[in-house]
Amino acid sequence: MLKLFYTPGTCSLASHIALEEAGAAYEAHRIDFSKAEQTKPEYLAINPKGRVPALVTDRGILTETPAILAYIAQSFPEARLAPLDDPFEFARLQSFLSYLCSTVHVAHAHARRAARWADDPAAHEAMKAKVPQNMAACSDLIERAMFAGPFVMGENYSIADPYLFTIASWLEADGVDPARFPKILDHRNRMAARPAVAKVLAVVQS
Ligand SMILES: N[C@@H](CCC(=O)N[C@@H](CS)C(=O)NCC(=O)O)C(=O)O
Repeated sequence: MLKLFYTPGTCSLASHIALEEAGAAYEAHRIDFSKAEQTKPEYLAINPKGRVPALVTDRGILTETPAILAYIAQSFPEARLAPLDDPFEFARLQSFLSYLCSTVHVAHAHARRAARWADDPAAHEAMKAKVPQNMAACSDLIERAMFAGPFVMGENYSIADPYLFTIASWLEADGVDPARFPKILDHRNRMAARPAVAKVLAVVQS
């Protein structure tokens, strides 16, 4: 059975929702950041990066949200979570996932994880101060140029939707008023009403 390692409030939510939407049989294992469990040898044996998510499969362990999401979509084709038979559309989907992973998530991480990039406490404060501006700029680009509607990629729900939902749920904490981005906010509200999302949130928030 698949095993997802997750932590509440993190990017692992996207993979968690995708597993639920896929109808996958999986177990969810919580990693408690308040106890620094992600740094303990037991977890580093699963993911040497010391991060969530990690997905244990019968063929090995996967990390990195875009890879996990694509694996879920390809493993459960009947759930239609990606345009698997269209190379161009699949690449467009990957492009969106990559943007969230490599740019938006990294912009967000500068608030709480600034020590990754500098040792100087003044530099940490400077990076933190920049987060609202960078997250708003990323959201603006998604709102104007990337979000097709009604779902991220257009008419069809895909693995891009739980990923955007996850990152959009951080906006307030990142000092951005989501009301500035009506399409993203409307998407967030519609996502929250999906049974799979509500089920995962109930587990994660318990
Ligand atoms: N590129 C990775 C990022 C994973 C990541 O940074 N996860 C954060 C939570 S959102 C984490 O585990 N942080 C723990 C730490 O930095 O100690 C992905 O997309 O899966």
